[in-house]
This record gives sequence, structure tokens and C-alpha cells, in this order.
Amino acid sequence: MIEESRTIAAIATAPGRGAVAIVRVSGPDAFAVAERLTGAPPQPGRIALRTLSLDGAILDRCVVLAFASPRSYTGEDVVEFQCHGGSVAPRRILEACFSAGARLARRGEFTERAFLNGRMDLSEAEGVIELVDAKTDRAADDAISRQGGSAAKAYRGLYDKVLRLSSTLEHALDVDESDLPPSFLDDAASEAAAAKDGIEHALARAHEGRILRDGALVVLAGPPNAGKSSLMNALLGTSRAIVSATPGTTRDSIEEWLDIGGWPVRLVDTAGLRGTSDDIEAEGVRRAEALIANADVVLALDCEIDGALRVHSKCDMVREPGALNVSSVTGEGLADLKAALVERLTSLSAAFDEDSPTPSAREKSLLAEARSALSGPMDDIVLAANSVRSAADALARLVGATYSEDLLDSIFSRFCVGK
Ligand SMILES: Nc1nc2c(ncn2[C@@H]2O[C@H](COP(=O)(O)OP(=O)(O)OP(=O)(O)O)[C@@H](O)[C@H]2O)c(=O)[nH]1
Ligand SMILES: [Mg+2]
Repeated sequence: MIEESRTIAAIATAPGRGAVAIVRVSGPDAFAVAERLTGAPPQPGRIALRTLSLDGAILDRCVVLAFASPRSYTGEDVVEFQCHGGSVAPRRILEACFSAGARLARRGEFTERAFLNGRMDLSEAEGVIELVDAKTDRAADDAISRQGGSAAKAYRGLYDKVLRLSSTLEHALDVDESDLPPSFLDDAASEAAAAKDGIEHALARAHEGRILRDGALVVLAGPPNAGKSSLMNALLGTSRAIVSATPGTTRDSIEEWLDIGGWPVRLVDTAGLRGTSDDIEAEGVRRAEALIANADVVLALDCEIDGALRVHSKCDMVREPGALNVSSVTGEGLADLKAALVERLTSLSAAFDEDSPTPSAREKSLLAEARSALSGPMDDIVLAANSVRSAADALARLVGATYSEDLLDSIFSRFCVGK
């Protein structure tokens, strides 16, 4: 516990060569640490250029920013030293902070403190990590909307509703049933149903959330020699996969990241689908089939697969009516193929809507828990109170009204040190 209250420090910028690096300090002694290094107390709200030194040895000349509690990222006193980049200056300043009494921050500890000090809720904190991890503009926009508190507001609204209903039911348990209005249970059931609708609505966005965070799985499938690997290379703009006129060239599935119209896509090239006596190729075909089964979108080259986009490659040689005709050699049709993919991915998810955030995996499982609790029996006060109490518990964990150490660890350990 004493450990927890101490002042923390970390390098907040990525390691390596760069113009500027930031060393961040937060906690009750942050200003004392800064004073020890600069020789003067830091002035919140003022930007100062200072020479940092420790025991007479000059470390660097830095821009020093100070934020007084509670108006800082963590809610504590915070000082940031913007020093020269590279590996030496930030490391020496960090070590000087340790000498002055700070300790190294754990992963995500700055943001964890921001949560514990009420500066942001868990959905907003998850938005921070999602923005850092975002691979495309669309994913970043979703993360920014979370940090703006859209998810927090939506989930808080659901939680408040269910909590109110729960306390009404708990209260009803204490009074004589004959004192309750005759419609009491019906009213409670319809309020529970309304809350459940709100949860369904939030869950409907989970699919899009998964695509934004993990990428949509787009699988190139079809018979050997259809031109799958060539199309993979054409879409990536590099010769990633081996291409040859020999059927059965690709065996292992080959996966690459791609940004298609703002959607993060995991594009996978697979082994050509055919019966074969070659063990290795047969394993490739099995993997291809598993990928097709799990795909968000299948690009079926020269074959029919349920729900897939039909594509015909090599349209520089022959065209095929009824399919998206593309050529990996001339580039013809590639823009149309990308447009068709974007249309598919957009239709897979609800329209992008800032008021209705996409739940994270953690939020999704708690929303599902609340939904199933609200599906419980409502035709008796004791049962209804139980159902709604469990739903309120799940939503309390969702908004962070109640939380465990383990939960915080699991969220904040995904952060970098210094965030
Ligand atoms: N003219 C033309 N030839 C193509 C095109 N795409 C692929 N090819 C040729 O078709 C042959 C097979 O291409 P691949 O991309 O290796 O086909 P694949 O579907 O990956 O084949 P497997 O890995 O064996 O399943 C190669 O000789 C390519 O050069 C195209 O758009 N136009
Ligand atoms: Mg291939």
C-alpha cells in the first residue's frame, strides 16, 4: 500500500532515435522531484526551459511542464520533462527521478491512477489503449469517441436504469405485497424489458467493434491456379506470396494487414481447394476450409462459396459474367473489388454512429451477462429482484462502479509503461 502511494516515473515516448522524448512523473512528490532536478519549484500552467542536473552533473536542457492536482492526466501532481530523444538523455533523466525518490511506473499505471482518481472511467481508459493500438482511421475514430465518454455515457445510462429498478424491487421485498400497486410486477417486467433492449442495441455493435480492433478476416479462396496469390500481392502492392504456374503452389495460409477504406483487414491467401494425395497440400486445404468457415468475407475466385463475393481473376485474358472481374497483371478491377469489400464490411456492421459505441470484449461479456440476467423470471417479486440484482451487478462491473484488482490488472497491463 505504501508502495502504491509513491511517486512514479517513466519514459512516455517510444524507445529509439527521435527528436524529443518525454519523461513523465506523477504523484505527491512529483514537484519535489522536479525541484531537485531543476533547482526551482515547477510552476503549473507555465512552460519553462530548464537545465536538468543531478549532484552537479548536467543531464539535458528540457522543456518542463507541470500540472497541479487534480487538473492533470492522473489527477495527481504531474511533471513532464521534454528532453532530447535517443536512448541516453531520457534514461539518465529517468534515473535521476529515481534518485530523487520516484519509482518506475508499471504498465498503464498513469492511466490506472487516472481511473482510480475519477479522471476517467473504464470505457474511456480502454479508449486510450485502443487509440494507441488503432491501425486505421476508422478504428482511431471509434477509440476517440470512447475517450470522449460516449461508451461511458451509454453504459452509465443502462446501469442507472437497472440500478433504479433493482432498488425498487429490493424495497418491495420489505413491504407487504398487498401494499404494492396491482400493476407492480408488470411495470417492473416492462422496465426490465426496456433495459434489455438497450443492452441488445449495445451488443449489436460488438461485431463492428471486433472488426475495428482485430481486423476483418478476408479470405482468398478457390481452386489451384485461380490467381489467389497474385491477387493477394496485387492488393498489398508487394510480392508477398509465391506465384507460379504450377497448381498447388500455396500450402501454408499467408496473412497480411491491409487498410481498405479505413477498415483494418487481415487478408489471407490460402491453398488451392482440391482433393490431393499430398499430405502437406491436404493439410493446407484443411486450413483453407477452416479459414473460409471463420471469414468475415470470402473472396471466391472461380468457384461458388455461400455468401462469398465471386471474383474472376485474369480478366486481361478472359472475362466472366456475374463475377467481379480483376486482373492482377494490369490492375484492372482492383478499385471495384476494394469498393465491393468496403460495402460488405460496412453492411456487416451497423452504420458508424458516435452515440452508440462499439463494446470491447470485456464490455461485451458483461453486457451479455446482464442480458441473460434480465431474461430471468419476472413473475414473482423475489425472483424478479434476483434477476435484476444480477444484471445490476454485471453493469456495475461494466462501468467500473465495482471492480477488482484482477480486472484493473487485466486492462492496464495491456498499456505501455509511461501511459
Ligand atoms: N494473365 C494473368 N495471369 C495471372 C493473373 N493472376 C495470376 N496469373 C497467373 O496464374 C498463375 C497462377 O497464379 P497464382 O497466383 O500462383 O495462383 P493461386 O491461385 O495462388 O494458385 P495456388 O497457390 O496453386 O492455389 C501464375 O502463372 C500467374 O502468373 C492475372 O490477373 N492475369
Ligand atoms: Mg497461391
